[in-house]
Amino acid sequence: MKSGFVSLIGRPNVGKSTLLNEIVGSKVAITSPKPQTTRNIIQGIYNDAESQIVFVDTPGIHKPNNKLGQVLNRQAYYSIDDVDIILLLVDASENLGPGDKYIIERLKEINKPVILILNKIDKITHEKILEKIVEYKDLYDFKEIIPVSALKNNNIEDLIKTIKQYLTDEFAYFEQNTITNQSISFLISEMVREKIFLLTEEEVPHSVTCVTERIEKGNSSYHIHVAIIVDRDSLKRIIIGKNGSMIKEIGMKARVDIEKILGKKVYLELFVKTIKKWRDKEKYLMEFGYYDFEK
Ligand SMILES: Nc1nc2c(ncn2[C@@H]2O[C@H](COP(=O)(O)OP(=O)(O)OP(=O)(O)O)[C@@H](O)[C@H]2O)c(=O)[nH]1
Ligand SMILES: [Mg+2]
Repeated sequence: MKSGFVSLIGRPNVGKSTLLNEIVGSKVAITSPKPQTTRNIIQGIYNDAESQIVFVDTPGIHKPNNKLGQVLNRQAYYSIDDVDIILLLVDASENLGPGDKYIIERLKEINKPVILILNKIDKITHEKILEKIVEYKDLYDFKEIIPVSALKNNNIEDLIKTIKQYLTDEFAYFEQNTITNQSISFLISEMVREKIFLLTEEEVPHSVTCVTERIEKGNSSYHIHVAIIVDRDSLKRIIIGKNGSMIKEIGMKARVDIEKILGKKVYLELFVKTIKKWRDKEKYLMEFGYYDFEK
């Protein structure tokens, strides 16, 4: 048995969470076309007969322009300290920009094997992939450079095979069938948050927190209550939508994902709560065992 911890880092929106889900074979991290989707450190665990690899998904590293941004960066950097291998993801369909260079500079301060993943190769030609490899290889002493498409599950097996060569521990950290460190309650509220990311305008999803307040288990179904927390009534109106159309759609879409996780029929009840003072919000979150991400 070989095992180890691997951190997934990179700019927002490059596909870290999509890759994690592909590797684990289940949706453990939410994804969206908007940057700054992931807010906390999520472990997804890959298991096979000879190995266990704990992947640590992180919020995208970026130039922060607000408090939430600073916190997200801090979380991403913390994760680097505790892992054996670092996977730096970049979007190969975009030009190498200052954001990627900034992260590469930071990597020079630490002494750990770094594997570069060129993601989203489904969007570019073979020649372009080769060009990208040439462009990146002189910027840092990457142990490997691996082109993949997380979305199309292209070259992921190769990636796993490569990572295995760098694993050094010899015992399983988790039971064989464990795929994530997150609680069911948290996963459920994340599925709701993902739909808000998908369905609402640019700035809305970033100011929303979702909390699973109650899960009632019946014989053949679950009745689940999830609160959507906002800090202004104007946001509440957006989330509810005209005649409740928006919240209904969020609920319908989230329910499909939650039923997949629980394997049973789900009745999902969503409601929006406005909590204006951050102290009150903090108290509320603690009551339900949630961490206040903006602290
Ligand atoms: N075409 C293509 N799109 C991809 C690929 N991987 C991810 N995406 C898309 O890129 C967007 C961002 O994906 P995420 O997995 O949420 O990105 P992330 O790096 O976790 O983003 P943050 O959590 O905000 O840091 C989503 O719309 C994905 O569907 C890929 O290989 N090809
Ligand atoms: Mg993410």
